Formats: sequence, C-alpha cells, structure tokens
Amino acid sequence: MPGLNDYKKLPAENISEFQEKGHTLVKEVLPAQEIEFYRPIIVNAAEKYNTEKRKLEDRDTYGKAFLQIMNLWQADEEVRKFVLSKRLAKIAADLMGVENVRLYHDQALFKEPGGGPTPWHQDQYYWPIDTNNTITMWMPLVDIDVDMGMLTFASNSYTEGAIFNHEISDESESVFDNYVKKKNFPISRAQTMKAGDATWHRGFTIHNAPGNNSDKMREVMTIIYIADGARVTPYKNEWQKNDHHKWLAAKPIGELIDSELNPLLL
Ligand SMILES: O=C(O)CCC(=O)C(=O)O
Repeated sequence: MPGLNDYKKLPAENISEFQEKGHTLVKEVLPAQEIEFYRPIIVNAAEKYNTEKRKLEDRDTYGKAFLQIMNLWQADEEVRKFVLSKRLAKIAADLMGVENVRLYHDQALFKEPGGGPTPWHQDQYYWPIDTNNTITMWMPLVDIDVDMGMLTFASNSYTEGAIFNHEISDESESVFDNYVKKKNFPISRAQTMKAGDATWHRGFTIHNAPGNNSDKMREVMTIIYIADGARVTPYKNEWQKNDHHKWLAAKPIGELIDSELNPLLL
C-alpha cells in the first residue's frame, strides 16, 4: 500500500501562483500507479457511507451539485492513510507558507452524470476559524475534462475575505456572479485533469463548477487543512455552529484547534 509519506518538491510556479491568485493546479500529486490503488478504496468507502437516496430531480441546487460524503478518514482505515498522508499535508503547508497544518475534514464530492452546477461560493463562510490561512485540496480520481464539472476559480478573489453571507445556493451563484464580473477577476479552469492531479484553493477563493454533462461519475476527493495555531471563533451563522460540533469537537470558542479530529499532520 503506497504510504504517501514522502515529500514532493513543488515547482516554484505553483507556490507563487497560489500566493498571488489563491489557487493552483499541481500535476501528478499521485502518479498513475498510486491513484489506481487509492481510487477503489475511496470510491468503495464513498458508496458505502453515502446517505443520499433521492433522485437528482427531487433535490435542490446544492443537492444536485454532488454527493457529499464526509470524514471518510474516520470510517475507513485505508482512506485514513490517504487523508492523513504527509505528502499531501506538506504540499498544503508549502503553499500556505507554514511549518505545519492540521486536518479540518475530508469530503468525497461525486458529481453524478447529469449532476447540476456547483454555485459560486466561498468555503470559509462555513468555518468558525480565526485564520484565513486555510486550503482545500481537490483531486479527481478519474481523468476529467471541462464537461464533467471542472473546478473553476475567480483568481485573486480571496483578498477581501468574506464577501457575502450566502451558503451555496442559486442566490450565491447570482450574487457572486455579479461581484466577480464587477471586480473583473480572471476566471480560471483547467480543460482537463488527470486522475491524481490536484487543485488547491484558499478558503476565501470564490469558486464554482459547471454541471457534469458526461455519462460518467466525476469522482473527486477533497481534504481541507488549517494552518497550525488557529483558534475557534464565535459563530457567524448556523452552519458554523454545525461545523464547530462536527469538525472541531466543540472545543471552546477562543481555544486552539487541536482536538483529536484535527491531528497535526507533519
Ligand atoms: O466539487 C465541486 O463541484 C465543488 C468543490 C468545492 O466547492 C470545494 O471543494 O471547495
């Protein structure tokens, strides 16, 4: 079983692009042999723990965007090796410019054939955390092209922190769309990604994804990391209250994020 505990030297362009634009695509984070090993492990776990049983047409916009299966690292020993791996954590730390990172949580995001678009949003709207130094890794487990729901970024859009108080919804799509156009942020998305490539974006980078117009599942695994030393903040919305209990083990507000759910990874 590939341990993924070796370090990968990141091209300098990835670091500078991430620092400037708030997102970057790193190729071959897992080479073919390794992603072929981990793909069935993650897919099997995602299928086993998926609780969404409704038909696509019976769901709202958020529900149509993807199947979302969370914290597989706690449910499955082999997924745990992937999620807690030093190789992935070190890339996160190098991009964020910190010595060490903690896990916030993982989630498999599988956009079904015919699945709808993911509306514009900022991830950090959901998080009661006192640092902007957060990052999401987004890794396809299969080769994907732009038609399968490629992650799309508004470059440089992280700089102003929280822009609106909108959860992922039709409303967030329309309000952020106007904002992104008004600010002239360049829109950036890859045309293709190989299984095992990964994009990395900041918690406040505005992003969305088109629908999956193919007949294949867009299998993606994500991991969210926080710079070590961050603390819990008071809630700004109900989602943050939920995240506080689910992903931060309800550590008291103001305290360091260091619960057993948030292991130090390097
Ligand atoms: O996979 C998607 O369509 C959206 C992913 C996303 O918003 C994220 O990983 O932060």
